[in-house]
Amino acid sequence: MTLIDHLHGDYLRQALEHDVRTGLTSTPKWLPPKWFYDAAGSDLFSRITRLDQYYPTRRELAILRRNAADIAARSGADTLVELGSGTSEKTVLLLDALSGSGTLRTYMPVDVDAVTLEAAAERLAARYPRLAVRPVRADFEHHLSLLPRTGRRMVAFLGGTIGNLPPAAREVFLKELRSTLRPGDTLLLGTDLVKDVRRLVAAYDDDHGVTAAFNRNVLHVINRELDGDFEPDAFEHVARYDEDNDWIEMRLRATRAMPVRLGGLGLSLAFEPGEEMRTEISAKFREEGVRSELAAAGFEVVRFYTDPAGDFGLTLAGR
Ligand code: AVJ
Repeated sequence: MTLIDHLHGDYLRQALEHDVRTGLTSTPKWLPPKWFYDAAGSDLFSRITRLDQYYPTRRELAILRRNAADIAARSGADTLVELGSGTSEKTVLLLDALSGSGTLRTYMPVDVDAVTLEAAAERLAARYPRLAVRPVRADFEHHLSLLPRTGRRMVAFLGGTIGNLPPAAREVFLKELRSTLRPGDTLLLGTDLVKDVRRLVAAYDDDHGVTAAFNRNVLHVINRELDGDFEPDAFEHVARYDEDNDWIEMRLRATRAMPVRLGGLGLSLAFEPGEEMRTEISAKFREEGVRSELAAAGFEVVRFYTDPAGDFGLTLAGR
């Protein structure tokens, strides 16, 4: 399958170098979550989605199972563009519903990891022989304007991944996304919702240590790509809920003083004992907040769907 690749050549390398240099020379140190997702990290994330304590995937699936036909009918889309598509597990529900309403022609999964993207694209092309599957390797934060604009599109951004962006970046992202849409196009946006803090923290600090391994994987990625000597096992996984900002914060905490050398960047740094580095925020929303952020970006909310427990939100919006 041919992959449209916007992360070719030096792009990925330069973005990684830039992000790692910026984050690790800041105080406090931080890293952006997109670098979790090499093949091993994508695999660990798939395992997370099957953990009892990680409820978002199951809740979003339940919402889709119940409402996919309604979403398909309201969107009338012939092209499904999925940002951060990963394994495309939930996508089948949307594709079934869209083909059921007779409109579907094209599926365009967009992801940073080529291995996961190609596997998902092959699987869906085999399952839907009449569907044109057009995988695009791209960074949804930077390449929205490069995505093909043909057809009546529904852009799905599922899983709550928009919560990886802090509020100011969300505003920029949503405005830019809207500017790439045409009349009749729609956005389907998944957002994890504010709930009991213990459940939120448990979802990001599971008993099997899968999330901890996922978190440490970013250090393996940096070691491999930037000739680093991080000792991932010398870092503890930390998950905290920040009630002022309504977001989960994942961190890696140095268990002792540690010098780190990144040969690929010509950079040496040091961690103090107990020093914490932020590796991800995962924002949690309220229905009013989702509606007002979408309205501020110029979208018109068509419907807000949730599960019976009110754990997760899925919003269909028009441009
Ligand atoms: C893929 C960004 C939606 O924030 O819940 C899961 C990533 N991090 N466990 C999330 C994640 C730790 C996930 N998203």
